[in-house]
Amino acid sequence: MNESLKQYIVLTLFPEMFPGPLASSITGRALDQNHVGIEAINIRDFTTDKHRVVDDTPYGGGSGMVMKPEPLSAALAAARAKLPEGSPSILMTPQGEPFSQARAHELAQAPGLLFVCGRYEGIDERIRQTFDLELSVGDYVLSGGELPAMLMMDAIIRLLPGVLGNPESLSEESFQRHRLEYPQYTRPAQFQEGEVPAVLLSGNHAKIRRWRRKESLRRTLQRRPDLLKQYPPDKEEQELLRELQAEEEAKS
Ligand code: 9D3
Repeated sequence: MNESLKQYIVLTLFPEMFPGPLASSITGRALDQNHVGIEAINIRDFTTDKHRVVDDTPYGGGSGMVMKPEPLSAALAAARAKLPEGSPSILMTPQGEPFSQARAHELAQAPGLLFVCGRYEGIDERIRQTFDLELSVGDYVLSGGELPAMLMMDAIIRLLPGVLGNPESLSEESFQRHRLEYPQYTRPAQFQEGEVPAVLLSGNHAKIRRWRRKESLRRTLQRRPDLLKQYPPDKEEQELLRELQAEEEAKS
């Protein structure tokens, strides 16, 4: 019996989409080793009418369909009854809070998770109000919440104790936090006119560390200046920033 087994349930109209890509790679091993179990439940199985209808037209008129409250409510009750106490329910919606690494760490602590994937224009407001959390994966339009649920499970499962072969990668993630990664090289030292920066072959680990920090900063400044605003540079980074600025001035 695995003490740390997590139980994740997904309510969806397309249960055949799961586990999908989660059956491969790191998450696939986590599933095989019972660090986590994923169960997809079809919301349509909780309809009681002959045609198994899960949606209806919106009150007040307008285009599109809304997910009916009754099947969803019954599916939610069935899922909650299977999950351990303290398992948050999460609605996948473009109106949700943007998913983040901080949220992944928080959700990795829960004994279970209940993901609900909408299709159509949305779900009845009276059901929406019963969720602990509403999450989005970003400002673009997808066809449903299934891929977002898989994406979130991927980010969460790799954080579970024992899932990553080398937990050093996790502490490195938190060490170099909020900065883009520095360039990586492997053999050969010369490849198609391109050579590996000499400092990386020098064996001087203090210099290598500083070079990597500087290149991380260069990339972050170029591609994600918002990260520098949100997480201001420490003393060493301030010095590295002055060096980068001097490089720019030397160029012009
Ligand atoms: C084009 C229809 N939209 C305006 C009425 C509403 C809409 C409803 C449902 C748009 C997309 C969806 C399906 N998407 C999700 O359920 C979803 C999602 C997304 O589309 N983008 C980012 N994160 C998420 S989480 C769930």
